[in-house]
Amino acid sequence: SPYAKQTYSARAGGFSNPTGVQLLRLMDEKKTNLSIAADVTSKVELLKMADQLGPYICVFKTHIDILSDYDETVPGALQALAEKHHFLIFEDRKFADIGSTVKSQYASGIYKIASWSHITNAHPIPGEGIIQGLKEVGLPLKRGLLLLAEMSSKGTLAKGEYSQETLRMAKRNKDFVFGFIGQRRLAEEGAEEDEDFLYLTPGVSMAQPGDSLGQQYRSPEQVILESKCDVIIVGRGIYGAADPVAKAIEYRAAGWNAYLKRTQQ
Ligand code: 5IU
Repeated sequence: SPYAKQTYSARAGGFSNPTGVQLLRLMDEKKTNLSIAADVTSKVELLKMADQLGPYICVFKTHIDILSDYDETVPGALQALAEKHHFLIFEDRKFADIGSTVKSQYASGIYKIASWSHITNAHPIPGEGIIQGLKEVGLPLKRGLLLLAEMSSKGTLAKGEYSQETLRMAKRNKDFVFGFIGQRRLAEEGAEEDEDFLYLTPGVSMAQPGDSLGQQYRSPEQVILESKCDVIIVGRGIYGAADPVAKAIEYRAAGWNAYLKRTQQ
């Protein structure tokens, strides 16, 4: 793909979703393709992580429903830190229901995800209605959606033709869908021209091969250089370390150097 050799900001012109454009630009401005997976269960820890690691990341990925002490001050506090440190918030909600239901899940309930999270994601398993439903809520708010094209976990069913069909669904919804959660840049078999999307990739560690529950890790170089993905998502490799800030700086450098190598090749 020609896009893998271009800079993030040079690619922004090919995106119609405003969140996708914003993300590409801020990555080059901040010189980071690192996202932190902030899987902690207390709001104090969550906000501390966003404040301490904010300067080094492009995306702060949350699982808001694992907080044991969630209250309605959390979204506002996260948004303030996103502005302070210039990162985007990504609630990793993994919607998976029919369009009508996900609309309510995205807009309503306790969390009101659409009101504060720049990015969210969805499984393509229900078919295109899931994108339509989320779009009706998210597009007026200038939000962006990622589709789950592949997963990092052992035995995932998201592969092959499933991933190919996910790519085709994204191509039909470029106003809202600006990329994928995936393990490699996808190319549509038989398609004449390649279209650009952002690829955000979890399952990244420089220390571990995996965990005891099926997680499989690869290095920043494998993800960015070999698989031509764009953002490394790191959780326990950073927040599980004795010095998370020092680790974030290491991962940021590894991800960024791989990107520089890729674009200068
Ligand atoms: N996550 C994955 N793999 C996937 C998808 C999401 O690990 O394929 I889609 C999430 C789960 C967790 C984070 O929030 O990314 C990875 O955390 P660790 O770096 O701690 O394994």
